[in-house]
Amino acid sequence: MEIKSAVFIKGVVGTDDILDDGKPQIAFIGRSNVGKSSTINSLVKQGNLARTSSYPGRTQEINLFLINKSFYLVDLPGYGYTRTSKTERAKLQKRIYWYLLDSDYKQKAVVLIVDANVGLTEDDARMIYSLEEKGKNLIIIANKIDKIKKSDYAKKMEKLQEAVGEHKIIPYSAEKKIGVGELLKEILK
Ligand SMILES: Nc1nc2c(ncn2[C@@H]2O[C@H](COP(=O)(O)OP(=O)(O)OP(=O)(O)O)[C@@H](O)[C@H]2O)c(=O)[nH]1
Ligand SMILES: [Mg+2]
Repeated sequence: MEIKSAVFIKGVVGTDDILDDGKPQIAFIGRSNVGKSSTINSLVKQGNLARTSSYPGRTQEINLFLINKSFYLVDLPGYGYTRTSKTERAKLQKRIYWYLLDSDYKQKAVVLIVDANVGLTEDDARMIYSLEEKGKNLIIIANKIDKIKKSDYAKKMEKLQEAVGEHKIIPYSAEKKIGVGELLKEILK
């Protein structure tokens, strides 16, 4: 299967009929600035579908992109650092937790993006644990591998693999479009 069409439908901040319309949802989660929106763009081949920025905290709403008129890619705000106030950050955190963990919405898959260069953070580990606890179908990708020095690559990936345990990690670069085929295969199966 390939992605033929991708359309932004809407951003939601809470309960909304669209989340119950029966179309499968594939969600993207990770630290602020890790490249969630960029990863969505890398899959759909149409430049700036999801808005990206070098400032952490760009994505504020739960943004739904309809793919092939049949399923959604869901771009979420990030956790961790943002350039906003503490209350703003708490609001985003609540929104993510609500959608992924507290509500009854089912995701066909949750793609957790970690920064290949930074490695697994405490927030990442907590998120993995919570998603596992809820029985989510978790796919882990290590983004920004283009930023890793060649001589550090093997060591960094090994350390990351140790930190996430059993899960398979897809090495990824949204910028250089590395790993796109593998990720598509995982989310479309
Ligand atoms: N070098 C490199 N930069 C990347 C890659 N993916 C994303 N970026 C950059 O990282 C920054 C953040 O990207 P976004 O896609 O906006 O990140 P996000 O996770 O959606 O961020 P928030 O919405 O703020 O949580 C941008 O400046 C991107 O250009 C990558 O694979 N390699
Ligand atoms: Mg974003």
